[in-house]
Amino acid sequence: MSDSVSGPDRAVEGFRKVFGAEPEGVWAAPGRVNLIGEHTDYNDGFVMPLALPHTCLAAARARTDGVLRLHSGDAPGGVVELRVDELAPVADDAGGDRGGWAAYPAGVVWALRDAGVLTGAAAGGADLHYTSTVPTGAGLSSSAALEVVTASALNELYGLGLEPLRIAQLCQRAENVFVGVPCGIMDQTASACCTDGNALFLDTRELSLRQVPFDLAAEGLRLLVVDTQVKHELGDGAYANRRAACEAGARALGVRALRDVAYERLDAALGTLAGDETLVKRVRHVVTENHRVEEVIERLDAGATRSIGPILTDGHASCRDDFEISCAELDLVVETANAAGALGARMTGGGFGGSAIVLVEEADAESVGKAVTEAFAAAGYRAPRIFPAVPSAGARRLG
Ligand code: GAF
Repeated sequence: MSDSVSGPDRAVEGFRKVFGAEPEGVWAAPGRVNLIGEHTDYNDGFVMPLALPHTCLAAARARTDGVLRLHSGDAPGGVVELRVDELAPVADDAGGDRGGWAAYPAGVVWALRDAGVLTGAAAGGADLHYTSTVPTGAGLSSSAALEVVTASALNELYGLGLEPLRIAQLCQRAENVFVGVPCGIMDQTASACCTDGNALFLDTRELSLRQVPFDLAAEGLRLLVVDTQVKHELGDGAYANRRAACEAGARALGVRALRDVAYERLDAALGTLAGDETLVKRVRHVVTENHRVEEVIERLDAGATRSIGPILTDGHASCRDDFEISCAELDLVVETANAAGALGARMTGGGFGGSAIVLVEEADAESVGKAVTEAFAAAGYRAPRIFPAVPSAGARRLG
């Protein structure tokens, strides 16, 4: 994995080598961490991600013959060539591979055409070469970055005039329908809409956004990302299972979505579900997690950043015990970091592996990171990758 400074040049060079021509431009879309609000997005709830400096780059050029040629500098295999007018989602029961990594960008072209945004037999044809610094399988939204960078490139190549939020919606639809992963809208929105220096407060029902200043360096704080190197996959059924449980919970409670269960009425709601212990736990996670997002927002607005630490740790306990999406490695990060003096820590993203975040005083960042690395070695786990989460810009054109 190489740094993002030389990234645009590398993307252009890669494009020239693969396609033997000059690209019309280079676009970037970032990965993200989620500060708080896990598995709330498909419950119409609240989330608070921030974009990472790690990006997926696309060097791209439009074509006039309706052919889509996709190439990744990071994935094995050569150019994937498709006809835009033949793109169609694979039926749910068809089984098998939906096209590997190329299904994500192909799905975006399909979604743009299906929504009538790209019209005409050949519209959407393009050559695209990708190179990414977003770790894959680490719960840091490498897939969303790939989708959003594709949509951003096509948006300009075809003069579509799409706003970032609309790009996020179309990319989510690509992932839901074409790739077949029932994700919410957080990751695509983070990648499309985040801004430098801010966390993004998103109400996923209203689709209202607020940029919340999150200048940790100015406060002498640091947010560490700890990639456990335990690969996580959203498409393996456990994510869909959690989503189905939430929908069952909402039906049982007679609400449109779990967002509509007020925190103050949680006990009564859980009483209604008594007897189904799994549903009780899933509902309790979502309702308390939405409340935690609101608490974090209040504290950030009040300038009390340090005080969000225990809320992050509570969020982890809820993900671990009620939503049951953590794993031993993520739990070890949280326990070790807190014992070593962190202000708070939690898993981030879909779970079942992937990454955790740790809020620390800048002065403690090194010793806390070292404690986590040593604990992993002592447990016989693969060494974690640790780096700071610097709130960065969303999707943009680089050249
Ligand atoms: C994954 C999904 F893609 C998001 O939509 C969200 O549900 C997240 O898991 C959990 O908060 O990243």
